Amino acid sequence: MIEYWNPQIERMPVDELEKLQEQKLKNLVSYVYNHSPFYRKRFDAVGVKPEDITSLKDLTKLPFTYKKDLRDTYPTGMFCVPNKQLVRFHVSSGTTGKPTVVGYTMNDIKEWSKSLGRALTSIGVGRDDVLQVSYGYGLFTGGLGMHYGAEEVGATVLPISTGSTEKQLELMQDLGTTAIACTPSYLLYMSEVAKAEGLDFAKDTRLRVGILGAEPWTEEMRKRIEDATGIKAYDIFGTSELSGPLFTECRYQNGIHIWADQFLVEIIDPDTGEPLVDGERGELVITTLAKEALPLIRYRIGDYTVLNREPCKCGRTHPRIMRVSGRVDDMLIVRGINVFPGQVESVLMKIPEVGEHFMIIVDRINELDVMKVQIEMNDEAFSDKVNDIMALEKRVSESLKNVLNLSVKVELVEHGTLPRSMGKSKKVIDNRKL
Ligand code: DLL
Repeated sequence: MIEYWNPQIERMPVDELEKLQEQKLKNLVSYVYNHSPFYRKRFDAVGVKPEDITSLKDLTKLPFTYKKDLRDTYPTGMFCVPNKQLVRFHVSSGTTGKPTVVGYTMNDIKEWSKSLGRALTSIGVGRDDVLQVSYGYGLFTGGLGMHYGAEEVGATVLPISTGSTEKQLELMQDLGTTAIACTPSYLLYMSEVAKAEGLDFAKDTRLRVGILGAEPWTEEMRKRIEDATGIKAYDIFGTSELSGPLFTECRYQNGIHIWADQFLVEIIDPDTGEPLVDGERGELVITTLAKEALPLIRYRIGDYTVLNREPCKCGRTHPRIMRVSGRVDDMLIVRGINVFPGQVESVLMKIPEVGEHFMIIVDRINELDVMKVQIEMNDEAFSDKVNDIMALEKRVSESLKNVLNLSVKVELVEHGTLPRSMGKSKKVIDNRKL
């Protein structure tokens, strides 16, 4: 098994990496200024010229870009190449307004695959593996992104996409799947179906690795998944605007390596836009250093995370972002208290009797915010005795109150009643916004 996909780049001394970034940043700024009327206008508005950017320190002179910019210039107004140089579009639907369109040159696809090639190698996935790609294929970047990444390292791809869960399980056994890429919610659902069919992942399949992401999940959920399936569950991060799935943790499962020769990371205070020091939680901002069709300058990703530049045990010198704990706009404010769905998940998954599925429901009743959490009981712990149920509800509610500092009504619902998801799951219903 090989250790690094590109050892020279992945272990490059930090000062050399920074020199490389500096050179790429300077090239990028003049490239976008000369190829995209959008960026030229943006830079002119704040009086920045490409020659003003001479070192990495000058990055903060550049204006931010936002998802809204992509929508406002729909479909291709921010692109830096003519359409004939494009080889692919991906489209992210979004919940409101126009979708965002991302275009790729052939080189963009190659850089994307390279990034995933390094990531897959870092978790020990390569030529000996059968990778079942159970992210959606099509306009979503998960399926095709993983597909090209897996081919890059010579794995055998099973391009099954989402859905047909029984068939997923059948082919997993028949074709000897060793690694699966899907959302953590989908793997949970698959393991539930497997259990109902009497299938034991550890005994009846060769599955050993999960490449799970596209939605927030917690360390506690990782533990549940690893215990239930016997696999190693790795976190994978990316967004369609940056290309799609791009970065994973390495074997040490302690932060996601962001390839510094391709991307420049900052963490900022989402309210003031000021950069934060390493180790502080804030909003992730990324500048793409190697994209041609749709380069992004200081793009506000909208996710909360922490930057870690400490050397990693794996020998890779590229910085890590720690587990993405949710989106800036996913934060619920309930009676003035900030609540992240991930905090609720962490609390629930520490209580053995609570199953993996839950739903947060927020209402406004008589001008007062009321938060309710619906949970299912774990199969093993299942009880239909009213006393047991009430005691569990009380215990969960107390645990939530300890962490959130908020009274939460807990309601135990019947097994199988909460929605299961094959893609990104929805864990919050905020009736106040309806
Ligand atoms: O979800 C790309 C992707 C596909 C990533 C497959 C990983 C695996 P979008 O649909 O544009 O792209 O959604 C991007 O999803 O800004 C985060 O809010 C969230 N997200 C993605 N991965 C993670 C993760 C793809 N590992 C948005 N942890 C991002 C937490 C994640 N949130």
